[in-house]
Amino acid sequence: MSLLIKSGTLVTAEDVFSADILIEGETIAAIGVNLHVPDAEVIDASGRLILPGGVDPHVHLDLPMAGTVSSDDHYTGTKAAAFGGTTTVIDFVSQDYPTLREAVDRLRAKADQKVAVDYGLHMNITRFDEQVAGEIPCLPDLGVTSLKVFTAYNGRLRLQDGEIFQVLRIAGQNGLLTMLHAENGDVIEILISEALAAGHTSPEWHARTRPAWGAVEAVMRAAALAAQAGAPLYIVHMNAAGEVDMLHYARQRGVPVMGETCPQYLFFTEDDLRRPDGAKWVCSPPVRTPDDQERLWEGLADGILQTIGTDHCPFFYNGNQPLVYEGQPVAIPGKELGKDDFTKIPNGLPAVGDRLPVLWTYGVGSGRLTPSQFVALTSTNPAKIFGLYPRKGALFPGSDADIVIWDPERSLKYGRAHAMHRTDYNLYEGWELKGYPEKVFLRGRLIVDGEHWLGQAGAGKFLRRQPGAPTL
Ligand code: DUC
Ligand code: ZN
Ligand code: ZN
Repeated sequence: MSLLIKSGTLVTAEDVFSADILIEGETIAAIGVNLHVPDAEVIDASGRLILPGGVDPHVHLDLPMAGTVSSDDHYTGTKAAAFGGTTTVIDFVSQDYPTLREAVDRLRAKADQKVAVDYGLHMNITRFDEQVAGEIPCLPDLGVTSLKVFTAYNGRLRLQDGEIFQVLRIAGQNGLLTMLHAENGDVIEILISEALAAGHTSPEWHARTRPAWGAVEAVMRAAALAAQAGAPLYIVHMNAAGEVDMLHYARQRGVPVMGETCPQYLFFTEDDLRRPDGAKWVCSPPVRTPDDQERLWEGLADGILQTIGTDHCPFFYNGNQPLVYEGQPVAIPGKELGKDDFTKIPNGLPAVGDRLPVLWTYGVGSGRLTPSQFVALTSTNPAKIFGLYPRKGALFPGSDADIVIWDPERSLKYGRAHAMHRTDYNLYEGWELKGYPEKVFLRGRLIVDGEHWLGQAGAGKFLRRQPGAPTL
């Protein structure tokens, strides 16, 4: 069966132009002007934009944390992604099993039957020894070509600098990309115990005990380790102005280091943590200041940062109160766990479905980003950096037909009623949006049609990624 999307305006990372798109089966067969294909089903997309499906390089689904679990699993989170125009997500595998292979296999055993969009996996390296060193080169056999390391979470997730250096070197030698969570774990430990001893329990102390300087020096430290290892590095969830400066410094000197930020760091500040419901904004690293936001926007516009992911990791605000999800009541313990102690608030927030609509209005609509920069940052660049391009992130003959028909004129007051995350709040509640996904196709199949969900658990595919992806 062929599908012809006619008279739309295609927006790619390079260009904006009018054309028709022919889809045959799961892929794009042709792009051209006035395509005529007898028997094809035709969709008239005049007045609409055609975007490659979003690629979110940073989500956490079904993640155990702080005595509970994040409230979107591999079905509900990927369904929410699809409603927001994202057709590929990359989740993280925790190093919770004796071998990396077992950890990947266990996650896939859960996720493969649930995912409603395509997905890939990054491997967290939170324990490093000779065995792990020997296993990392085998990760591409499992389709995993990126690793995440941490300079924070002492005694749990953190690696020492020498270990990070070794991970970087092995990864670099095998065409894998190392990703970094940049904070200073030692300082955080001290500040948290002092804050608790002084009786500070409110959410704002989450930010006050995780200072931006820790993130800044960790970015420079890791960039220096990457330079010495001769290996590429990708800084996740950048949130501080100084991190952008450090990235710029390293890139100017030829270090192959790239950066990602997330919508929460562009739109919210520590003031939000001081609201009565501030726990909703608790994520790690924390939201910062207006000056940090400004520098992040500049970094996006001038190419110092390459991607906008989400770090999607939602929890209920009140996990004692069930909500109805697909007809069933659901309640999952959430932010209320930390009502008397900010360190017990599960870290994370809903974002995967918000990313494209919010950034379109407040990034493109405000003139901070061009439509092509928007596509590059949210789809094409993540696909390139993580070895999925041009299958994903592109509108080319041969690419997967992951396509969003975008209505640039649709105005709405956004919020929980639109975002399909399985949680009881949305950070953008009441925000006015202009521009919204109208139809979303996953490999040629219509999975979102306006308000209607046509997707299915298990219809997403695991993406085996290739090593040796470029550094942008
Ligand atoms: N940060 C969060 O806020 N949640 C999940 C993991 C992370 O890095
Ligand atoms: Zn992180
Ligand atoms: Zn994360």
